[in-house]
Amino acid sequence: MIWHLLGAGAIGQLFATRLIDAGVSVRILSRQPSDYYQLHLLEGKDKRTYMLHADAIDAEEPIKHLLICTKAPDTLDAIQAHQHRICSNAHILLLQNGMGQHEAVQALFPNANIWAGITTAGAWRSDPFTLHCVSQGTTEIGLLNTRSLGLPDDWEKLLPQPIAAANIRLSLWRKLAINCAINPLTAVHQCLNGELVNNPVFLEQMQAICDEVEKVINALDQPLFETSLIEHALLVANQTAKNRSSMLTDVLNSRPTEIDFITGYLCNQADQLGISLPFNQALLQQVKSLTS
Ligand code: KPL
Repeated sequence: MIWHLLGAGAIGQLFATRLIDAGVSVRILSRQPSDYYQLHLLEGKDKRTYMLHADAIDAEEPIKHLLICTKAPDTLDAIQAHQHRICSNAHILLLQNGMGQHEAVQALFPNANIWAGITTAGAWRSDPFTLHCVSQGTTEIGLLNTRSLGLPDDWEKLLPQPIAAANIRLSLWRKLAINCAINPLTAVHQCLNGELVNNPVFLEQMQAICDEVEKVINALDQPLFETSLIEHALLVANQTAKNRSSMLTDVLNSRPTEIDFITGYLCNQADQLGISLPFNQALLQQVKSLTS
């Protein structure tokens, strides 16, 4: 079996190495003409080297298993170049931040098996060929439109083994809610996650976001946590106090952010439910203006 990979950034490369360790073939779908490269993975005291093979640009072999680790806004563009090769009943696993892109991929491939995944694994690259894994984290995966438990083909062999999520939509919402509470504020205030907890003004704004997110969650009748969202968001902000959020990192690097797939998704859901979210709507526009 071959897993094709779209999005060979830090997380994409990390899962490529996990699949290779499990004896699975991985082919990278890249825009570069190179057909393989060496990747060094540094994890704890280990240093391992992997050969990552890329498909030729004109490859025609059908794609039956596709892992997508691009940033959410890049998903459809990235797929487009390879769309003709993707089997209608392919297994497509989206391991990304945000929500909304899964439905867009399902609409392109109505008969495909769409899997969604979220991970807390931490990895970064000191150069394109050197990957540092700082935490194995946990990875949850589930089929998007059914409640059947299971993992995509071969993923049960991965170490650490991903968790088969009974309700991956709930897990996606939990992650989205936390990202709504932390990411846009860190981008607007250009601050580390921990500063949101220590600055009373930022904290009040975080509370306002969480109150609005909870309005949507209540209307969807989908409780996320047993306690309030703000408690969980503060916990994550504290645990990642020294981190620069992914959204702030994108802003500082003048890259498009995932705001449309985080706060934007939340605001769309609210619109459909007839709920107004003035605070989140304003933040959505503010973050968009940072990178426009
Ligand atoms: O997931 C994150 C992100 O930066 O995207 C958080 C939880 C905010 C940690 O930085």
